[in-house]
Amino acid sequence: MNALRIPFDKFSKENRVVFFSGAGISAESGISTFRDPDGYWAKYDPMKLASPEGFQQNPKLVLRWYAERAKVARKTKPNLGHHAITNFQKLFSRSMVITQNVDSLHARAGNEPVLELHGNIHRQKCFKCGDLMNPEQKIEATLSYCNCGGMFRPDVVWFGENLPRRILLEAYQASIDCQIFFSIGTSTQIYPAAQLPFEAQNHGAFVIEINPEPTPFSNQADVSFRAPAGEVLPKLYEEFHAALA
Ligand code: BV8
Ligand code: ZN
Repeated sequence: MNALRIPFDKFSKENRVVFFSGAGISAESGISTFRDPDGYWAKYDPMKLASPEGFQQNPKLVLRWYAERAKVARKTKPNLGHHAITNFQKLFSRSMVITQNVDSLHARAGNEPVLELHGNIHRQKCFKCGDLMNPEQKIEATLSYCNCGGMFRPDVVWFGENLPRRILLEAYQASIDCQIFFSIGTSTQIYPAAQLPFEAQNHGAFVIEINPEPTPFSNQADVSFRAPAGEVLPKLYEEFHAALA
């Protein structure tokens, strides 16, 4: 743990803090990542499954894939990494989570506010008019239709689709305003989300990366922990708490 390289004396509890996360923070809950050797994309072609074209070509296959992922996500629990962020948020009252994940694990751990850049796998919306499916209605792996006649699809952002504008603007603003930016469990390859750690650092934030593998951001991170989030975040919380509480 090279927490020694964190200048704790430069920080205070009043700092604005962003916890930016990718699929890696959910890995220790048992949810596959995308680009790890056993990840989702190793089995399926993302352009086939996570794109509007893919859905139009084979809606049943895409709905089955998302229903399977939603079932896994419902059965899993937040892990030590998510819970450490809940503790961090008691120390840093001006903090938020910005996630690329669609599994709701941050919210289920009590992290808040949580900005979901890529939507949420537990919601469906109409492919035609955008209306949300009634949340009471159980999401099945079969085709279902909106009153307008459009087909329901997962309420997630697919490749080639724009991110929700308000959420992306809020995420950018929080990233350039914060003093400490944690980049946790993301391969930092998917844009525009991957831009956020760079923007944060360009605007003076101290950026702490946590990832067992190097990423395109690792060389310029202020500190990069080459270890799992569930191991590092609880230890970092103890260090920050001892230094700032
Ligand atoms: C868009 C859907 C405008 C939901 C996903 C600029 C430059 C280059 C390309 C582009 C660009 N702008 C747009 C693009 C195209 C594209 C893109 O970025 N392509 C990539 C391949 C280069 N972006 C888009 O299409 C975006 N839309 O920009 O709209 C537009 C419109 C038209 C044309 C162009 C642009 C939309 C992007 C969102 C796509 N949707 N998912 C779902 O099904 O989940 S992407 C998918 O990747 C997930 O959302 C995922 O969250 C996201 C990012 O991946 P990661 O979260 O980082 O996960 P990954 O597996 O990659 O990495 C996991 C990491 O965890 C690893 O590093 C691993 O080492 C680490 N790890 C493992 N275990 C642990 C751990 N870390 C810590 N602890 C552990 N225990
Ligand atoms: Zn509709």
